[in-house]
Amino acid sequence: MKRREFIQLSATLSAGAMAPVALTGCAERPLPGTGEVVRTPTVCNVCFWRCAGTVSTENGRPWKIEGNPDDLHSTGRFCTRGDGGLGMYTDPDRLKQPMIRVTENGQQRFRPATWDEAFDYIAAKMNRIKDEHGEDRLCLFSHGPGGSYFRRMLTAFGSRGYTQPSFAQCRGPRDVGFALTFGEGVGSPDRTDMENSRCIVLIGSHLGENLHNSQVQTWISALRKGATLITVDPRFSVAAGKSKHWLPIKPGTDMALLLAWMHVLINEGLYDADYVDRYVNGLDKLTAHVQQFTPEWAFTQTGIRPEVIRETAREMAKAAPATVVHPGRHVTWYGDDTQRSRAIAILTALLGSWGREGGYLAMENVNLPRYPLPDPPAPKNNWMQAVQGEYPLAPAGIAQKVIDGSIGDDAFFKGWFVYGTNLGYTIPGVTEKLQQAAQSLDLFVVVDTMPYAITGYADVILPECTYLERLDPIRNSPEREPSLAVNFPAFEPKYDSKPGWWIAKHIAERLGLGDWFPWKDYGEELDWQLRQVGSSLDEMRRIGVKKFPRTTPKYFAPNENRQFNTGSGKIELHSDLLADYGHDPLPVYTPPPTRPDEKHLHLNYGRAAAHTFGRTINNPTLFELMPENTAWVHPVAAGDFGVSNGEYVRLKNQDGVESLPVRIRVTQRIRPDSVYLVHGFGHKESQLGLANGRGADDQGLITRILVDPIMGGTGMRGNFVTLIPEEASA
Ligand SMILES: Nc1nc2c(c(=O)[nH]1)N[C@H]1C(S)=C(S)[C@@H](COP(=O)(O)OP(=O)(O)OC[C@H]3O[C@@H](n4cnc5c(=O)[nH]c(N)nc54)[C@H](O)[C@@H]3O)O[C@H]1N2
Ligand SMILES: Nc1nc2c(c(=O)[nH]1)N[C@H]1C(S)=C(S)[C@@H](COP(=O)(O)OP(=O)(O)OC[C@H]3O[C@@H](n4cnc5c(=O)[nH]c(N)nc54)[C@H](O)[C@@H]3O)O[C@H]1N2
Ligand code: SF4
Ligand SMILES: [Mo]
Repeated sequence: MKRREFIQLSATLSAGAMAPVALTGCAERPLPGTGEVVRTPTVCNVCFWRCAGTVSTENGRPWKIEGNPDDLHSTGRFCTRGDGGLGMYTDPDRLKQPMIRVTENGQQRFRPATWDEAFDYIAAKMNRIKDEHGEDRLCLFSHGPGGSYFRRMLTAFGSRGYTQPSFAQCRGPRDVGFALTFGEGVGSPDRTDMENSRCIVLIGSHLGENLHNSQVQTWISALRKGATLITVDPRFSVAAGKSKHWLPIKPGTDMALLLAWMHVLINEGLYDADYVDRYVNGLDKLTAHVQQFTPEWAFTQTGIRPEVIRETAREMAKAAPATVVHPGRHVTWYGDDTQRSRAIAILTALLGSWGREGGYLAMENVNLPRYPLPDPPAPKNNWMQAVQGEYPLAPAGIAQKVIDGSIGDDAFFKGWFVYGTNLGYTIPGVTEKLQQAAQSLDLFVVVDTMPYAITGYADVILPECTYLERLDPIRNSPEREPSLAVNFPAFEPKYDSKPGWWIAKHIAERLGLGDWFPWKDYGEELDWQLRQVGSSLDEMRRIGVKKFPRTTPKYFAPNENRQFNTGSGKIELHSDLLADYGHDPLPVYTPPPTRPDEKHLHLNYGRAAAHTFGRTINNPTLFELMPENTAWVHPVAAGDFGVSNGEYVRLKNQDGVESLPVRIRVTQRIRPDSVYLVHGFGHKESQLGLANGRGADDQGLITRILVDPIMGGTGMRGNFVTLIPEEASA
């Protein structure tokens, strides 16, 4: 028998289900806001921009959430998703009590358990792993601030394994590409100075659909002030609609365009010669390298006319250094992603806009002391070397390599904690490996708020309460002005759910590691930290956000000499480090995979305003705004396949994988050779009352992975689909 059958949670859940809770209860009240209103500072956790705001309850019931005007991440306004955050709290399908996998009469199922039983189970398995394999054989998969407590508990135990999907499935290539060039990364919130830009270049970044709050606000304010917008996107995105130049590039050929832009800047003498002289290394090598990449050559790859390439390069140079070539965020596309990010960084250096107003600024956070904790035990092994040794330039855990390193009897990792990440819908191409890992691991713990698919693999499911019911770590993200924000609970935890800090503390205590959580309530730790910088938990409860003066300049001073954190101390156009590791020291162009035949279209995907990945699809408020995704196809392609607007089809990829039925949206906004889906839909778990069976899942259709040879990123864009009309459900 399998060690872990995948279990659908529905039967167990309906047994303990509670009646659905009214969303806001507005209908029952004559006038909202006339009852007893209590306001609580919050930090939105619907995505990881972490905007600060206020939750208002009326007579103890949820009423509304709004932004905190003192907060630079939100400037007093939440995005659509943040406004819908209360739906996370009211969702009747939430996880309600701890559960433990049991086998009865040869059948595996989850049985409701007490927290004590869950902790005893976990501690016993962890100690067994320690005795049999060593204390360093556990790994944490984490997305969200609450992962930090589990990381602390595992570090104390002796396990440092740690990975986040925001690295190898998201920002990793740009972090590595920019660090190789400038000696530091872009960070989050991204350090673009868009509010002061006179020219903004978006390469794929679909701002406006990608709704990171203050980023969209600064972008719009620059456009209002007349900044030139150049958008490179095969799809007519919201951003394309606001652009002076929309470059509908052939998918996967951006590197050709970037190299041709460098060619024009260098050959027409449009680059910032003073800046390059002072700060930059490798111009001569780059100059020789880009001679072959003429706009005429780039046209043959990208479909963008040579005169458009020249004109846009000149526009960028005219506005420089107040030109920002946006670094993108989800950049794991075609496998050459670190190199594409390097090309964006190199272009930025030629324009002289790194460290300059309107280009990239230096963000600053608060110098907030860490709470004093015992010294961690020294790592027994180098886990990164053990599971991802072939990517020495990757500074962080590569999720799919950790999964590989958890399969088989001699696997390095023997136990997982999965906090706030739905791995099967997040890392394309891992479903089978996830199943194999589930057969190998000795312990599989899932900490989640919702019964998403990942819970089906767990030995133990630990229900965390939502961000509206708990304290979170202090938000101390780098911003234009340093600030702190604290998330306070606006409600008691529903059901038998608990805050992440409480859960990790109790596991640590079971393991004899209680001195890593040496307080009764996490608020004591936050209060200690806040007092080191002249504030307190009480003050933060009143104000929510506290600003601090900057201590460093935002931009380079005129004629300032600087050392960059690279091998040469300069901005590196040519990277010796890459060469030393056997990679191209200057970015080169690799053509993307081509369509297998006329019947296969590029599979393109992205974001929509109403949702954050898959995590919000079951949120009752946001579901109402967008209950399913559609497959965008061009009228020409719709004609070829004989499908029309609103009709259901299934998408089938080149490896025979089929999606759930999805409605066709016929639109001129997409190229005839592509299909576009909003990511996050197509869940197949019956316990998700709203999300189940709605829309198509891009993730499942992505079976060909283009791995980034430098940092192991999961390139997701080299896949093709055909359309199968779904007569039955039309
Ligand atoms: N509403 C909302 N906002 C979000 C999120 C969310 O879930 N919901 N998630 C946040 C997160 S974590 C991230 S990482 C970001 C992701 O947001 P971005 O970094 O902006 O996302 P990308 O996937 O890079 O960009 C998607 C765009 O790339 C275009 N594209 C596809 N192929 C190509 C190509 O070959 N070349 C070019 N130039 N363009 C191409 C698509 O048509 C689409 O418009 O969004 C963030 N913001
Ligand atoms: N095919 C495809 N794959 C992608 C992307 C894509 O566009 N297409 N985008 C990539 C990008 S950019 C990113 S950043 C990643 C995102 O990857 P993930 O963060 O893994 O995305 P979700 O699928 O939304 O998984 C979120 C999980 O967290 C749980 N959760 C939500 N809130 C809480 C909480 O407060 N506490 C706890 N404990 N759990 C919580 C949810 O219930 C859900 O199970 O996906 C990447 N993968
Ligand atoms: S951008 Fe929107 S969803 Fe993300 S933290 Fe801010 S308000 Fe919340
Ligand atoms: Mo992301």
